[in-house]
Amino acid sequence: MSNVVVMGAQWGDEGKGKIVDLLTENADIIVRFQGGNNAGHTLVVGGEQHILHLIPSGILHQDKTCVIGNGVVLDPVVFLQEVDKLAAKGIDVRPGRLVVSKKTQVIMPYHKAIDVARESYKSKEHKIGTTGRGIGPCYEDKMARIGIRACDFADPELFRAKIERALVEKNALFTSLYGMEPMDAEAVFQEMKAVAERMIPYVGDVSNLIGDAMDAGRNVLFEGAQGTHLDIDHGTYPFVTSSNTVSGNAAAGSGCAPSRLNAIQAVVKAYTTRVGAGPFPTELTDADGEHLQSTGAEFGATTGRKRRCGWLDLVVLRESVRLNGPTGIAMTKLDVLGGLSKIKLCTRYGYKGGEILYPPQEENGLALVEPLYEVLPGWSEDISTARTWEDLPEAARTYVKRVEEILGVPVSIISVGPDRDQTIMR
Ligand code: 2SA
Ligand code: GDP
Ligand code: MG
Repeated sequence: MSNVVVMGAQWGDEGKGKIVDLLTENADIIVRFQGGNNAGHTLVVGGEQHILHLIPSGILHQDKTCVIGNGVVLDPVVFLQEVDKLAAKGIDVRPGRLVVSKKTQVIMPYHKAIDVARESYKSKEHKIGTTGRGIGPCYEDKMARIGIRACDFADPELFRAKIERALVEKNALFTSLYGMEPMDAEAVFQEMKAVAERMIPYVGDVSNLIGDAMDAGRNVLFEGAQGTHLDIDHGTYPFVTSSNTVSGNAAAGSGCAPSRLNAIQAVVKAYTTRVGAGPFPTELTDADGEHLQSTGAEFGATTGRKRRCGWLDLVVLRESVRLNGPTGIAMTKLDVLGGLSKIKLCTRYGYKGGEILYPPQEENGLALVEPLYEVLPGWSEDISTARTWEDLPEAARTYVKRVEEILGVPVSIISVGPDRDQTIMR
């Protein structure tokens, strides 16, 4: 019996969706516990691509239960669109198979409006490059204790009253600072009423569902979104998302005791990418960076933005190991490194006249470091058809072993292509 957390160790888009889909075979329940539809998790099965933003990546396995925990911020319009899209592909997305916690916070139209207005109002150096999905403003309302929760869908009077209350401050912001029209509470309520009614059958007690399943010996798989260095506390603040992305939040974000988590699978892309603003020490703007971006097809799975690319950063990953306690690493996109004559690994930083092994913690400290590299030989073979460790060229094995050695964590899964089958289990 094993309850496993899958989380991103870098700045997101490590390939968590693929790994969750793969591990779902041994799970009964798959849980999203933070973030919202800022996430874009891509699964490819038998050549067909599916991109999920809210619904857990276990949904393609017909006999599993997929749940959304209290730590998520849920846009009900996007959730229902995703449900309809999957249903049209013949996937069972009926209530019961898909459960949203009563305690999940709801993204409202005014959250999206604030997200977009705030970004455009900021000066260039302060823009975060958010996805514009209303994530930050929704978490703000949660912390301000004026958030709307999924349980409120079943109480139209409360739902309407909460919209009215939330809009008092927001309308002041819209009109006085952003030069926008105020939002009318009744109009927002009417816009959301039918959506709320359709949501009611999906809403349930997720903490209890997970607890009962674990008591009955079932396996639960927790699906992280974004990555460790986008964590609101531990990431490159302020260039972060608004939730805790580290493994520890799998418990709090789903209503499960931390003592019930058995394994942590960190997903590490074989190089580094970042989408949005913020420091990125190993970023490449040369031909090698272009190789990673184009061969890796590095575009945002939600916004379509081009992802910034660079060498693997083991300083950032050393910190991820400390923060998440991974029991194993899934290394993805190793195939993308094929064709480079030399591959660089950042093992430490030069900083303020010395050398450091962990990222500095003061604001924007990461923008001041100099990445220091080890250089390893590349390989020219196409490894996308490799299915065993022995199928990999010597240089690829050396690369994986060096990462294992420095991080002190076994690389237990290697991904050599987007498809579920393009995987090596060690
Ligand atoms: P937000 O919208 O408030 O969470 O944005 C804050 C920062 O977090 C980054 N962020 C992401 N980074 C990587 N991948 C994400 N998901 C999408 C994907 C991104 C996309 O799968 O490609 O399509 O652009 C994600 N979500 C949030 C974001 O870029 C900001 O830097
Ligand atoms: P996530 O947010 O962590 O789930 O990752 P995304 O889906 O945003 O981005 C990962 C991208 O890489 C997707 O397009 C995947 O289909 C693709 N991918 C995953 N694993 C591999 C791999 O091993 N090789 C290649 N070439 N692509 C991969
Ligand atoms: Mg993604």
